[in-house]
Amino acid sequence: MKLLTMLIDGTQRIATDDYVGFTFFVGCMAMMAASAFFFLSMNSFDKKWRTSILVSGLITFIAAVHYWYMRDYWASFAESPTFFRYVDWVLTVPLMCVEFYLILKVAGAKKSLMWQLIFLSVVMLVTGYFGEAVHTSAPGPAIWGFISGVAYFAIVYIIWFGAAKKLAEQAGGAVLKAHKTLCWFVLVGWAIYPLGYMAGTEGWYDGLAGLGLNMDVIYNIGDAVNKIGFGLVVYSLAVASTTKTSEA
Ligand SMILES: *C/C=C(C)/C=C/C=C(C)/C=C/C1=C(C)CCCC1(C)C
Repeated sequence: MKLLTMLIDGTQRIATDDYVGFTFFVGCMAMMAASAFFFLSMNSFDKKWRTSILVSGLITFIAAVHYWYMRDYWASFAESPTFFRYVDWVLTVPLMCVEFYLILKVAGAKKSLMWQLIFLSVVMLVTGYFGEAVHTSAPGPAIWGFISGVAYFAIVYIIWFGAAKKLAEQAGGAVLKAHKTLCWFVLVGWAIYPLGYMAGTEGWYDGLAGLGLNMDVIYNIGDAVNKIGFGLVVYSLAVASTTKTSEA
């Protein structure tokens, strides 16, 4: 059988070679499952960690809803759902910045640090949107992508070497360890996105297109790794700081 019929929505099919449709579908399920996991585990932790776990669940839940629409959009038009993609990111990436703030609060992190990270993440995403959806012919995407990249590296700098790093060191222990892992997610995991962007937009990097990479597949892999991975790091931190009392 060449076509796998999906009963969701009654009528849609996903062809066996439709990797994009497949990753939207699996991404949707993974985000839903992760949300249930984070929400249901929330109350087994010390009060001070509950907000962090709640935010982990909100990130995957918001993504699950957007994946539902993106999966549908792809199935209907076989086009990249750029609008839903960026609305999803502009809601979830700032929440990931909130996660940094929440875990560093024990060391006295200030709200201004959180707003700084949120501001940079919004600049990164809005400029990326301009390159992907507004100024779509070369050199538009490369120029907007560059500005987006500057904002991205500013975030990397703050968490790896700036104010956030100092707070993590003051906190020490499990918080420092979690902070370090999240820093790697931002440096390596988030770097997946500019690759997807280059695969899907026009520019000097068009030679990459020969590799047959698909922008949406790359973004979908990036989202699964980063949104669920980020949440699990925070989850592990909460476990590490709570087990003392609940271990049997
Ligand atoms: C859950 C969604 C996440 C973590 C999305 C992250 C997105 C990025 C880090 C996007 C970065 C981009 C650049 C650094 C340059 C090119 C344009 C973007 C927006 C793809």
